[in-house]
Amino acid sequence: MRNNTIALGMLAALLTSAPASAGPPPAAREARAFLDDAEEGLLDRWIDSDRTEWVRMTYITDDTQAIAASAREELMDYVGRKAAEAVHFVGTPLTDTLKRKIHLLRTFLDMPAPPDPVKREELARIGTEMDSLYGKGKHCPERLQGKCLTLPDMYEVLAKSRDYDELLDIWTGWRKVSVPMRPLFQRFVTLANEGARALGFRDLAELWKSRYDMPPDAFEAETDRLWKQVEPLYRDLHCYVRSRLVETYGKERVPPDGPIPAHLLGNMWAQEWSGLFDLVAPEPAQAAALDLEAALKARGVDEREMVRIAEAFFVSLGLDPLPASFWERSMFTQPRDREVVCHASAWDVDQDEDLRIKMCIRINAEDFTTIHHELGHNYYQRAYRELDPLFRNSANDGFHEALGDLIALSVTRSYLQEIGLVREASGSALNALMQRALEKIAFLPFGLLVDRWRWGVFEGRIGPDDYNRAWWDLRTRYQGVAAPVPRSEADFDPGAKYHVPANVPYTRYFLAAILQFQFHRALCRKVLHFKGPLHECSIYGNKEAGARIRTMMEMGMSRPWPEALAALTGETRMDASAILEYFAPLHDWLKKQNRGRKCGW
Ligand code: X8Z
Ligand code: ZN
Repeated sequence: MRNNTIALGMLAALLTSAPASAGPPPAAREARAFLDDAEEGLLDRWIDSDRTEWVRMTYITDDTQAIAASAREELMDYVGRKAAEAVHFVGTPLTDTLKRKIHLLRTFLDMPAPPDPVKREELARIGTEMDSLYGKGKHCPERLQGKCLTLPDMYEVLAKSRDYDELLDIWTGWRKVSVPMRPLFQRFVTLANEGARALGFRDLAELWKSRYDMPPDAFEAETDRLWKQVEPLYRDLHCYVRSRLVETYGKERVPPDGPIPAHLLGNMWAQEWSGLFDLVAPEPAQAAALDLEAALKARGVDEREMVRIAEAFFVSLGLDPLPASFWERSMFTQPRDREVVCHASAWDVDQDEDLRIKMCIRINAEDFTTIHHELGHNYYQRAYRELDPLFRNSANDGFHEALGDLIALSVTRSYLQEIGLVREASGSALNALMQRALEKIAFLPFGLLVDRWRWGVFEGRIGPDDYNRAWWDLRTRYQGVAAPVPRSEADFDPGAKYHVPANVPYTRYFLAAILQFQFHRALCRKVLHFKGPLHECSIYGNKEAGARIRTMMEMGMSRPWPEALAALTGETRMDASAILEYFAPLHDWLKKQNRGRKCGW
C-alpha cells in the first residue's frame, strides 16, 4: 500500500505528455483502454449510489440508510482501486485528455475511503448517518408545548420575527441537533484523511484544493485575492446593517462597534440577510413594492407553478423544456408523513434524462431564487450528459453553483412585470440593489470561511478540542458576527450547517458568487449590448445568450476551467470587478451613510 501511496503522490508530476505526431504508443493505448473500462464501471456504481441516495434522502429510515451506505461503499471501493491501478501509467507518455482523466479519477470523491474494508464500511456508514441526523433534525420550543419545528419551519421565524428571545430560542435550539454529530465528524476526519493519503494526497484538504487546474496553494491564494477585492464592500454593508440593528434592538444587545449577534440577521447561519430588507431599505416607503412573496401569494402561485415559471426562463433562452419525468419524480414540497432531507438539491439520476429536484419549497422570494439555482444544476447536468463519465461535471464546482444564480440575476423588476407577476416595473434602484446585496454580498465571507475551517481541520491545524472555538474565530474574523450566548467544545456549531455533516465542499459557493456576476456582465455587455446599469439587465428571451451558456455547459469538465470561462465571457481569470461594478451605486450610498460612523469590529 505504501508504495502505491508514494507513487500516486508523484503521479501528476510524472505523467508525461505524448508526442504530438504518430499514433499512441502501446502503453498509451493500454491507458486509454484502462480508463474506458474504469469509466464504465464508475458510471454503473455512481448511478446505483445516486439512486439509493435519492430514496434515502426522500425517505429516511434505518433501511434506506443501510442501502445507501452500502452503495456508497461500493463506489468508494471502486474509485480507490482504479486510482491505485492508474499508478501503472506513471512515466507513460499520455495525451492531456488521459492525464486529465487520471487526475479526475483521483479527485472524484469528496469522501475517499481507506483501502481497509472495515474502515471503508465505517466511513460510508458515518457519512450517511451524519447527513440523516441533519435531515431528521428538529427543535421543539417550550412555548409550543410538544410541537416541533423542522428547519424550513424555522426559516420564516428567523426572517420575519424581531423578537430577540424568540430568535435566540430558535438559534440555540437548532444547534442542539449537531451535538451528537461531533464524535462522528471527528472519526470521519481521520478516516477520510486516510483515504486521501491512500490516493497520494497529504490530506483531504489538499485533495479538495487540487480540483482547480492549479496547484492547491495557488488556489487558496486565489480565493484570498478575490476576498480582498470584495471585502471593503462587505464591511460597508455590515457597518450600515449593524447601525440599523442597534436602532432596532438597542446597544445593550447589539454592540455598535463589535460583531453582530448571529441570530439577528434573518437567517440560521447569518449567511444571507434578505429577511432584514424592511429594516435597511434605502427608500423604506417603496420597500413593499419589492415584495415578491406577496406577489406570488396574491396570484395564487403554488410550489409547482414556481418551478414552471423558472423552467420557462430557461426555455426562453432556447434550452429544452424539462422532461415529463421531472414533473412526476421531483419532490417539490415537504412530506409530513416521513423524514426527508429538505436541503435543496438537483439530480440526474440515470445521468441521462432522469432530471429531478428535491426541495421543501415555501412560497417566498428566497425559494423562488433557489428553484432557479437548482434548475441551473439540472440544465448543466443535461448539457454534459453525453461526455465521458469523468468529464460529466462543471468546469470547476463554482460554475455548477453559478449557473442557476446567473439566471436568477435576470429576474429583474421588468422581467417580473413582463411575465405578469408584478404590475409595476419602476421602483427604487437603491432598494433593488440593497435587496440583492443582502443576498449576495452578505454571503461572501460565509462562503469563504466554511472551508477555511474544514481545511484547518483536515490539515490538523484545528484539532477536536478547538473545533468550536476555531469556528467562531473564523465567523467573527470574516463575517463580523458573534454567537449570542457562550459556546463551548460541548457544542458542535459547524455541524448545524448542512454541508458539514453532508460533506459537501463549500468554497464553490464563494466562487459562484463571484463568477455569476462575471457571466452576467459578459452576457449583458457583449451579447445584449446593454448600456444601462447591470442590475437592470435581463437576458430573458435572448437566444444568443442561451447559446453561449449552452456552449460552456456542454464543455463539462473536459477542459481546464479558464477555457470554459473564456467561452462565455472572453476572460480567463476569476475576477470580482463585475460584482463590484454591479453594486457600485449601492456602495457609494453605503459609504455616505457610514460617514462619521465607526465601522469594523
Ligand atoms: O446548498 C446550496 C444549494 C444546493 S447546492 C441550495 N446553497 C448554499 C447553502 O444553502 O448554504 C446555495 C447557496 C449556498
Ligand atoms: Zn447548488
